[in-house]
Amino acid sequence: MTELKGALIGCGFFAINQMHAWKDVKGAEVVAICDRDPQRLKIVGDQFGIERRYSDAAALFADGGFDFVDIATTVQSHRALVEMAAAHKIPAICQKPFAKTLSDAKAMVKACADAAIPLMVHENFRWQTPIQAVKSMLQSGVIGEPFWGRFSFRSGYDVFSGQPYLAEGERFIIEDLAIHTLDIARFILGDVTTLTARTKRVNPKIKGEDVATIMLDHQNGATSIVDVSYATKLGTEPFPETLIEIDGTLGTIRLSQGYRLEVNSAEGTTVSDASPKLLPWASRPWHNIQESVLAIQQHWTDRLASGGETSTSGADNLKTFALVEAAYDSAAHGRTVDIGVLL
Ligand code: NAD
Ligand code: 89Y
Repeated sequence: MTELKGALIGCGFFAINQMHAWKDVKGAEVVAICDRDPQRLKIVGDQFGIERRYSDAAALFADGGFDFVDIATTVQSHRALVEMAAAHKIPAICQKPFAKTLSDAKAMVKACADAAIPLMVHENFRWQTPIQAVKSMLQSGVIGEPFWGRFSFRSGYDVFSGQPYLAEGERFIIEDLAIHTLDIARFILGDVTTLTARTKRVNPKIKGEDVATIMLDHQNGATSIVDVSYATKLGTEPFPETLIEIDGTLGTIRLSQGYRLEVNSAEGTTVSDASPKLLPWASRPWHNIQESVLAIQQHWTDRLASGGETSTSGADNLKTFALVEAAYDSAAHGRTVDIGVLL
């Protein structure tokens, strides 16, 4: 198999997972890294044995010698870096949140379309083993047509110690976490027509909202609730599990804490274990997310080699990103937002 060569920009907290996953991906390897922080560049370069190191993305692109770029920086730099990739005609992966605003996101998708390069948003949650299991079960038809769903992420886990910037932004849980939950809702129940949201800030030490309750109307007529919280203290901490309930015309699916998958249908009740694998470099409780990082990077590599569009392409992600913008708008003005108008 031809080995595709990648360059990774942004050697921070989460990039460690991406670098581990690139070591495991079949058909691709990282040959150069870039970070404007010399300490992070050294830590990641030494840990993963990467000789080509850059403090400036422009210099990295000017030197070239890679087939794609993996942008693992925080959102502030995403537009400039994606547009740099487009200018050099280098296929790009970009971390979530894809952009600061929907208009930036549209401009980034257009820049890559105009340059005829593939663009994928690193929207990995739909690649988690339990989420894929729910999707497969629904697609099997065993519960009939879905008419209602709930996608729930409620936790008291301290995400601020690893990602201190999350405490500092005017926006928090919708932009950072519900972005994944909304994407899962789209992945499972299809695209959304209208959205209504309410938010709260419970933790006085952070700037943004840490609780959100969002109601979605899906194009297929189903209604769903996306509820997220980082202010929920439970006996057994569920981080980072997304819990799912789907009601269909012939039965129900329940993904509950501990990756327990229960399906009720005319055939009776089945219970299975939808736990993710614990990869050799992974650690609990992050292993669910870590496994999905490997899955999405393998998907990118396979599609780049074969020429097909990725599941979370830039164009697809605009439909998830629009839900994020709509949720903030709805919560701020107390109104229901028409998603079609945004796209
Ligand atoms: P971080 O701040 O720890 O790391 C970002 C790194 O990028 C830093 O080392 C910084 O110096 C570098 N950087 C920033 N701008 C740069 C530029 N223009 N050129 C070169 N280097 C630059 O952040 P993080 O916690 O690793 O998060 C990175 C992104 O990953 C965020 O967008 C975050 O939302 C996302 N994330 C995704 C998941 C997931 O499951 N998909 C999980 C956690 C974080
Ligand atoms: O940044 C977030 C993400 O994408 O997944 C979990 C997280 O690390 C904290 O909310």
